[in-house]
Amino acid sequence: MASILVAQDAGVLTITLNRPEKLNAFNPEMHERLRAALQQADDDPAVRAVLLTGAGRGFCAGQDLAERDVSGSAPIDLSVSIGSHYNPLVRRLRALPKPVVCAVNGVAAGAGANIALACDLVLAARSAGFVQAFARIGLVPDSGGTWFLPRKVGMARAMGLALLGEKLSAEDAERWGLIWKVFDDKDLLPEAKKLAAQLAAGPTKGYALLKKALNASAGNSLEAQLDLERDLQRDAGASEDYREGVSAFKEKRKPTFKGK
Ligand code: LHQ
Repeated sequence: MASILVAQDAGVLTITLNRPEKLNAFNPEMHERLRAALQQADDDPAVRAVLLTGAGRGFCAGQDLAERDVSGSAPIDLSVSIGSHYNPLVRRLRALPKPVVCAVNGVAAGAGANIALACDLVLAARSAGFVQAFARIGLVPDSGGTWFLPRKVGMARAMGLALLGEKLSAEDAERWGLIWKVFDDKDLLPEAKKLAAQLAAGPTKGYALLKKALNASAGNSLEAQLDLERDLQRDAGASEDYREGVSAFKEKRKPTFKGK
């Protein structure tokens, strides 16, 4: 059984983490396949949005702990795995010039939670939850967790989530501003598909530029951000979709964006 399922339909590349018996925990093979799927999303101009979700009752339980050998006495170096798999994955999700919708269908724990948070629009099933499981096993939140959490929910809540490793319900995650929206379990995938299809029919180039602007904001002064907006708007204004958007507005019709 493939650990990652990939399906392309009407501009949306749906990527499903598929190790349900392990709550879709990551092993190196799954990382490789996910990397290839995201490369496909980046390379193929027909793909204009990505939908990431999980098979079965979980979204992703982070690193597969069953595959970790902790029996020896030599120090264990986790930086290799972080450097070769998790960090490139988070960087890729953030830099992908297409919107990434994440449908958190069940529990998201450890790196699984933070990979969800690295996506652009995070939706969750009402029964789902987010667990910063790291401290429970003596680790530091990784996959961007220490960067995303304080920015999304503030330092007090970030510290509580990281230190206590308690499950945050999907409803609280929405209330805290950690994610975009919660749906009843049966509605999650249809709603996520609808949203991804909407984004796939949007001004893809403009989306790529706005992603870049928002993601850069955390490290920029207002001065620098204003300059960045000016430069990115130059590129957005030169797109075919901008012409189409304004023409459609004037002609009182719906725009037909080509993503160029
Ligand atoms: C699992 C896992 C799992 C294997 C559930 N592995 N089997 C980066 C770089 C290098 C190294 C280290 O880490 C990292 C980043 C990380 O992600 S560290 C954090 C790793 N993840 C965790 O610590 C989470 C561990 N899992 C849990 O705490 C719970 O399973 C959660 C809260 C996710 C779900 O709890 P339940 O709903 O009660 O399910 P369960 O615990 O019964 O799990 C169901 C099955 O899935 C079970 O297998 P079994 O054969 O007994 O049915 C678990 O063993 C398996 N599973 N997580 N990470």
